[in-house]
Amino acid sequence: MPIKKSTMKKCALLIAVLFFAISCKNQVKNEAVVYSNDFEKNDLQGITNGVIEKFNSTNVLGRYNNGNFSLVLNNLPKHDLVTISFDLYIHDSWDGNKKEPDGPDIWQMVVDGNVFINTTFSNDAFIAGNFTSPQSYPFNYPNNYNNPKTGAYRTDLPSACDTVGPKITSQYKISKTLNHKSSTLQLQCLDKLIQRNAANPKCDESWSVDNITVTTITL
Ligand SMILES: [Ca+2]
Ligand SMILES: [Ca+2]
Repeated sequence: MPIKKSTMKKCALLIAVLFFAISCKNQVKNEAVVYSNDFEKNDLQGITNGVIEKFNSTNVLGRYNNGNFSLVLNNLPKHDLVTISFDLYIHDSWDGNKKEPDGPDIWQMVVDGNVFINTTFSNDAFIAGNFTSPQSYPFNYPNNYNNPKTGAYRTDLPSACDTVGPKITSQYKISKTLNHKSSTLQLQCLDKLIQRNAANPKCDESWSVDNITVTTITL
């Protein structure tokens, strides 16, 4: 039996509606910046273990060595996803995946108790063919071997601590979008730095963050 023209039209319309509905499903309906802090006003509200230092002419949250901070946000608007962005400064002589007594130099980002980044950074000079101090970033530790400073936004910033040796700071732009619906959010950043041979550990290697932005997204 031949299919009626009107039935075909209805089918075509139904397919079009379904296609539209599916394609719209993951489109962003609304975005709201719920937290933004450049630390220039020394604002540590909601932050546990917050310390502020001047680095490279700007206020940063840190520096930390075998330390952590925690930011808690409450009363978030209804949302489906959250984007957390910040600058991460890796100061001085991080050793990446190296073993004891130099490393591994692990850094983590944890949201609501779940580890989203578990990586290492290396500020060693990269010499072609000399793969002595790889880092895990932009992947997780272990089992990832990238050249020192892979994925860095800048690698030419000054040392945070004036000590002997070729010390630098590298800067990374961290941005993670996560499934998140709760009205509260806890962001933790922490390190497990190892520098057994350093007289002043915080001067040997440390980290800080700046320009934290948290954006909720409704689909
Ligand atoms: Ca700042
Ligand atoms: Ca180290």
